[in-house]
Amino acid sequence: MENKVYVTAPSLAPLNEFVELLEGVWESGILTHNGPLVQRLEKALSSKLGLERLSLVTNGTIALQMAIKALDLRGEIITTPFTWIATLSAIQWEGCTPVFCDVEEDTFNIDCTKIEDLITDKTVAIMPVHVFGNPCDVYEIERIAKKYNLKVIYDAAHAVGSTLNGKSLLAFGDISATSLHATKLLNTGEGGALIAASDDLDNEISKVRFFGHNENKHIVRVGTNGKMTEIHAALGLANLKYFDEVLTDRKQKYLRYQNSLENLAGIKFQTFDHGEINYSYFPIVLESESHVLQVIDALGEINVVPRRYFYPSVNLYSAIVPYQECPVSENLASRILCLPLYYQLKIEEIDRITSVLKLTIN
Ligand code: T4K
Repeated sequence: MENKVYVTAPSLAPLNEFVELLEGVWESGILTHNGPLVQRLEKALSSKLGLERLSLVTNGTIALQMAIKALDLRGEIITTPFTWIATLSAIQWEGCTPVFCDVEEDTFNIDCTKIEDLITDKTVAIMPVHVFGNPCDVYEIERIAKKYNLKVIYDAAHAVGSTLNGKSLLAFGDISATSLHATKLLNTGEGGALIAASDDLDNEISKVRFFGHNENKHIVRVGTNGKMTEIHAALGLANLKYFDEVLTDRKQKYLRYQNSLENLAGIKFQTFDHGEINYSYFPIVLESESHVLQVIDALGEINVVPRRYFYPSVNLYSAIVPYQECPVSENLASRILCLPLYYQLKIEEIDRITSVLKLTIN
């Protein structure tokens, strides 16, 4: 392998198909403010995933912040420590207090049996993550939320293409917030989307996205600038055409890794209790952190760069959040490694990576 193989690479439509869409943008001179391509992508993506009330925004982090803002939440939000920093920072940026609920060792998702013990009179919401596209136990989370009158916002950054009981995973929760970042299965370069459970909430999201304006451009609430540009929507439209192909390819490559590594003592895979995942990442859990470091070194020798998603467990970011103990997440984060998985990755590269793993771990 001469060039480096990174953990991922964007799935991109042929350039001419993107350029064709850009020609229309150049002609119209409409670059942003909920333009025709943004509206077209909202419709096309909603129809592809069987969703209603989907709003495109600038990125997945602002989508999470906007969800909190649209629901007017103030207080404690129960969330997972096994996630990307954006989940935590969105809660803090919106002036709420994160309360960490530890995760399940096998699914990597929030441990629903531990949520109720963390609920106080200040709790206003639960914000779980469908980690690596793996559906949380959404029905149990809904039961708890109803019982205590809490809102549910899913950090569904990884979940485009995952389904549960035949429905898109983005259909669950009061609001589901996803990412369309370059590293995601479907990308608009930078981008994200919110899916609302009601028309009222969808209206709030529209206002929050556009400075707090209503349809008449009167300021009716506090908002932000969360608008997606026409350029990003054009990339999304071009890429959406190839989404099914990308999904199928991911699954094949995921299974190639798994079949090759499944008999190795010392490696565990994420387990899926609910629904059908999108195979967006290929995480492995090793016996110890020193095994992880050994594997990173060995793969480095053949120019392969895996990533420690998610390391460290975000409850350990002492510069921004007081420590709350989450032993399962802390331990998992120290032993996890995501191997390269993307559309352009060659099967021979997967085979070389698994050969190195077999030599290093055994
Ligand atoms: N919630 C969760 C659970 C998330 O995982 C994320 C984001 C969010 C919320 C927030 O969504 P966004 O605001 O990002 O829409 C990456 C992504 O930047 C981030 O979107 C993602 N999660 C996170 C898990 O991974 P980095 O710092 O690892 O990215 P970077 O630049 O190291 O890229 C990883 C690899 O991808 C590189 O080694 C090469 C390749 N790459 C990357 C970019 C940006 C490309 O080939 N082309 C590119 O343009 O964060």
